[in-house]
Amino acid sequence: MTEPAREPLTSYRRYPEEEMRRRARSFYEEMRRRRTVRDFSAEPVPAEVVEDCLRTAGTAPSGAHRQPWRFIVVEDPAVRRRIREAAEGEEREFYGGRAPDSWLAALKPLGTDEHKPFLETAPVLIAVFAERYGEGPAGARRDNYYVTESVGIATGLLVAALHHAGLACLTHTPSPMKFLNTILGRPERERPFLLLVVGYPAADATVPVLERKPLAEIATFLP
Ligand code: IYR
Repeated sequence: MTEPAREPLTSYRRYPEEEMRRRARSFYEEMRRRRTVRDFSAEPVPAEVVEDCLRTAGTAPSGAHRQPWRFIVVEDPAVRRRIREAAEGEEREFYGGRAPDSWLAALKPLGTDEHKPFLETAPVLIAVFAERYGEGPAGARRDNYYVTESVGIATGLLVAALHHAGLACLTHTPSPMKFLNTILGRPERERPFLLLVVGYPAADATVPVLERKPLAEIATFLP
């Protein structure tokens, strides 16, 4: 049996400690300015910017390097309208009784409701799908591994890349979102993971006043 091919690690860069500190701090300062936006401008966004952000998402680590993410970029207003209608249908049921009161109470501070105009206003929707299994030789089923974790990491990188590039986004999860398979013609083996709404914030966009948990609440350093 031949050994799998390996190569020297040449892409890694080690920085002097002072520079590491600077970089860690400046990336945090950049990322802490990110806010989830729900009020979008209709202004189109440069296609190459979205493409490069998707390339960044595609650098995520994945189980057995199966790269089980699929990103469907939707700009067509007619398709976005169909997505909005289907999403609002689900949300009407969610807000109208399907969601337990405790969940609705948790959403109160965000001010969300069943109306999702941003699905038509924002210039770009990125439907993220998780490929549950791939196609092996002769159309045989080939398992993927840690699919949810992998696609979650890729989506996180995408959110960071969009913010870094100067675009705003909203992670939207109409539930259930099976309708995305139908509207976007995706096969059964792809599970809709999340709908990312992408664009520039509206000039008068507002966001809820939120606090982020301090480090001591999100991390524990064992002695
Ligand atoms: N999908 C619904 C409800 C919703 C749920 C959570 I958790 C949120 O953080 C925000 C909204 C909606 O989009 O309105």
